[in-house]
Amino acid sequence: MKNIVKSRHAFEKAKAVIAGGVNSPVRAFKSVGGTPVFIQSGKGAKILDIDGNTYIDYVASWGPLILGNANPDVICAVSKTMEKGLSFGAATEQETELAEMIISFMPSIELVRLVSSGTEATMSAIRLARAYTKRDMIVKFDGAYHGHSDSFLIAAGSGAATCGVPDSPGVTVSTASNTLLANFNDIDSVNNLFASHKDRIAAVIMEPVMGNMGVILPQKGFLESVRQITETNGALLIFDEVMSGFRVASGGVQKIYGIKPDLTTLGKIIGGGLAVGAFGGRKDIMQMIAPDGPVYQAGTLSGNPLAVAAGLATLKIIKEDCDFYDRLEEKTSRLAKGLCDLCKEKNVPAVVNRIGSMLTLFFTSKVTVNNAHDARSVDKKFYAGYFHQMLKRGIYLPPSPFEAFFVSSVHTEDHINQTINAASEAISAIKS
Ligand code: KE4
Repeated sequence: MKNIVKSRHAFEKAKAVIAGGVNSPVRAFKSVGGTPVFIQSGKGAKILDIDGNTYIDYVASWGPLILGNANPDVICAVSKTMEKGLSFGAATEQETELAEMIISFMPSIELVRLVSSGTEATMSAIRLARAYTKRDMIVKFDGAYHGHSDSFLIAAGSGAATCGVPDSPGVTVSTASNTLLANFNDIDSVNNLFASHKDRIAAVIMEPVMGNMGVILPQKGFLESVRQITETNGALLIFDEVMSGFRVASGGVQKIYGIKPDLTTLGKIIGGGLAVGAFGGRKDIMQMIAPDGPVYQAGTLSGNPLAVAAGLATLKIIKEDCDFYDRLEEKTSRLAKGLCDLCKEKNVPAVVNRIGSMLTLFFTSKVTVNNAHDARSVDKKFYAGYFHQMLKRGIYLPPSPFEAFFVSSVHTEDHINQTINAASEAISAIKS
């Protein structure tokens, strides 16, 4: 067992002054139990906790760190920028440069607005969609996460009721009534909602590849069908690529599947570890955003110089490295295969879903995991045991079975081999 005495004390101290002892719930390890480790530093593929334990990091700050921790070029860009000041609340040329860079990778984005989080991006995107279509309802998919604004914290309504119900106290029933729930990879569930609410649906917002129930891929034709249904019904299609953007490919899922959404939301990697989100898309829609248009959206630190410097440095490295994604693909597919093979060898029922350098190992007896219902069949207890067995072997995985984990450009073949070996030992330890 790793010594985590200092983390234990730090957590007690944090809980005295921070709600739940953490600034984002998943960090509290509630899904897997035990004490959350407090991190003191990161470098490359590794992080160091305050008790001096090192881990191969697969959380990557929940996706942003595709170049690993403390990439020297990103650090240098931020350091140079901070010497000139931290924030002005005024326009800077670097924001234009980052916007141009994003647009160069994602042609569906003609105009973009930078914000400070994925939540701000998705919240603003649905406000804009409602204004553009003059409709109130949105469709999201069961299990998808688009940040914590009220319209998204919605659970499926009972049976016949297609309207959502609040999935968190504080979300009002009236807000929930404007969010409809469909099922991923079930195009009839989308059709049925449009049949019942045809002219009232402003947009369908979706993670085109789900990452927040674990990784779940669209089945053949699904994204195309959603695109066609939204077009036919005068609703907008919003791809929430906060996680998948620049993760699965330089142009995101929309590049891989050749689908052109009306709006896209981004975050994580475009900030390189600092606070950047973005929403953008068709010019005729984005022109409605203040100050040119009537749809209000604002932010004190939107386009913040430091965050923009980190994001720009990250995207420049990706842009200049022509086989960046090929190398990630090779490493991550090896890891996925290694995990798959060892679960078979040890007779542990499991499914590995992967796209690019994001993957999830579902401990489930299901043959495939194609939607949230399938994902919920996982053996949570087994995952919790696996998580802690891996942690004590120096592998830092997401502290929840319903998350993606990420491989960065600085994970080496040796890191991959160490991880597969640790997983083999971890599973044997649980089964013994
Ligand atoms: P933020 O507000 O956390 O920057 O982004 C919200 C968001 C929006 N859309 C997608 C597809 C996302 O994955 C996220 C945030 N992802 C989670 C990880 N599953 C953030 C981790 C956390 O909540 O601490």
